[in-house]
Amino acid sequence: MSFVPTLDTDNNSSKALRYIEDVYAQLVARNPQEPEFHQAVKEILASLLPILAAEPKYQNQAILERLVEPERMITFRVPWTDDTGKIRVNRGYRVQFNSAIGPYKGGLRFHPSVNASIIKFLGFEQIFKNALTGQHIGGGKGGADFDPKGKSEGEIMRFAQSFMTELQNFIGPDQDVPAGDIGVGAREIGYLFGQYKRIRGGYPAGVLTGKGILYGGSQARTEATGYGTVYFVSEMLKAKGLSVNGSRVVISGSGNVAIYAMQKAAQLGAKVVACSDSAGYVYDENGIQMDTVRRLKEVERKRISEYVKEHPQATYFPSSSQIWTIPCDIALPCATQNEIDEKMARTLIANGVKAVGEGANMPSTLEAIHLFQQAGILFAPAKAANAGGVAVSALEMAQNSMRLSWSFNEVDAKLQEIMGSIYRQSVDAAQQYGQPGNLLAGANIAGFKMVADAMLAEGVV
Ligand code: NDP
Ligand code: 2IT
Repeated sequence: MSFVPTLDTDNNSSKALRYIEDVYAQLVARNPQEPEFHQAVKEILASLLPILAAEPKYQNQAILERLVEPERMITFRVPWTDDTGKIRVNRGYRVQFNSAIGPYKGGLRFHPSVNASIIKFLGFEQIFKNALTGQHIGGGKGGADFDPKGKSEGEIMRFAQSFMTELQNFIGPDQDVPAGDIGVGAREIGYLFGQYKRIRGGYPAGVLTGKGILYGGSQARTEATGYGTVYFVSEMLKAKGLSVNGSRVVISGSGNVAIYAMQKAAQLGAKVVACSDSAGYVYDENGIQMDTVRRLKEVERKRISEYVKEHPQATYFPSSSQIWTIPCDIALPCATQNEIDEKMARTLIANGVKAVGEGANMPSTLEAIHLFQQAGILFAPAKAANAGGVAVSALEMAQNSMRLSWSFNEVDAKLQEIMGSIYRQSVDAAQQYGQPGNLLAGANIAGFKMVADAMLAEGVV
């Protein structure tokens, strides 16, 4: 994972390499102290050398310089009153990164670690992911450094209402359409939608996705990211004559993405032996009971450690990062960024992992990805593998515009088709630009090409 050119004798290649290095150096200088944003940009840039060398128009039109600069970055105060009457203040964010192919689209994250770097890395990734879905959606992301843990229902609602009171100035069904991410699920989307509707009037269903089915949500949106990740991994395995069926799977996290990845993997005949939350992981050789996890996390909002009280054969370990020491055929990181570092990647490889599918955004460090690629491990990169969630969000927008609702099976069939198409686009672009089998390079190049060509068509804006 470096900027080393593949054809260093080629003049266009050396020019493209210098271009990439200059853009990256400027980015770091202009955005100091944003390591996650630097990492996300570096990962993309490292893949783009062949296409930039082949197509000098992108450099001539300053496409990279424009891509790495958000169209708009909004930060705002979110004051709210806690249950004791104390006034609290959080910081809200929305980055409207790129609207070349459609209205800004991307989730909202409520987590104490949220800052400008996290929001910009997520927004930047979203641009290319959204392009790969084949839907007309641009890239955006938002959130707040609010910690939902330990907050009452009333506090969550008041926070969400205050957050939306400011955010509503900047979003709309044709302008910018937020959804969920870490700490923002169906409950929070409900409160956010209620407040938007109250302020703006009418019934602007398409302003948010991930809504409840009763008020304009799409069937299968809840399941879409986790299911989509497993569909993508299945395609990747199938091409090598392998299958999810009969495999041993480890899935980090126990939130929205992890739960439905667990369900789909089990439906396809895998045994999921471990999952986690930020405090630790559970190991169940009989296979993790997804219904227990779902009830504990979605309904009771408890810690994953509670799982072993109901399943005494399982064991709890109070260190979430150690989940990757469990031997498995397929590893699905579905919790958060940089959860697989170099050391954990080495451990997974030594234990015989065959495939890694990124359900979370940027869960593997650049060093970990490099190790997986060197070891010939099948690697499904986040912006391709977890695109099912935002793809079904776009289908939710389409249903809202048409004022009709598709059945679960209809949406699920479209999701499978989209994940298959993202897989093929990634394979084809990797092949075309001289990196056969490298799905990371393929996904990055295919996503980049669509957005960059739309930017060229729209002129210098
Ligand atoms: P949830 O809030 O539903 O679940 C997050 C899970 O990850 C929880 O189990 C949480 O544990 C764990 N987690 C969060 N932060 C950390 C951390 N710093 N260290 C260890 N574990 C952590 O979020 P989602 O399932 O929606 O999101 C998971 C990942 O998937 C994120 O990277 C998100 O960006 C990505 N994603 C989500 C999509 C969606 O549609 N929701 C779509 C595409 C990607 P705890 O409860 O202890 O905090
Ligand atoms: O990272 C992601 O793609 C999401 N959190 C989902 C975004 C969306 O708009 O559905």
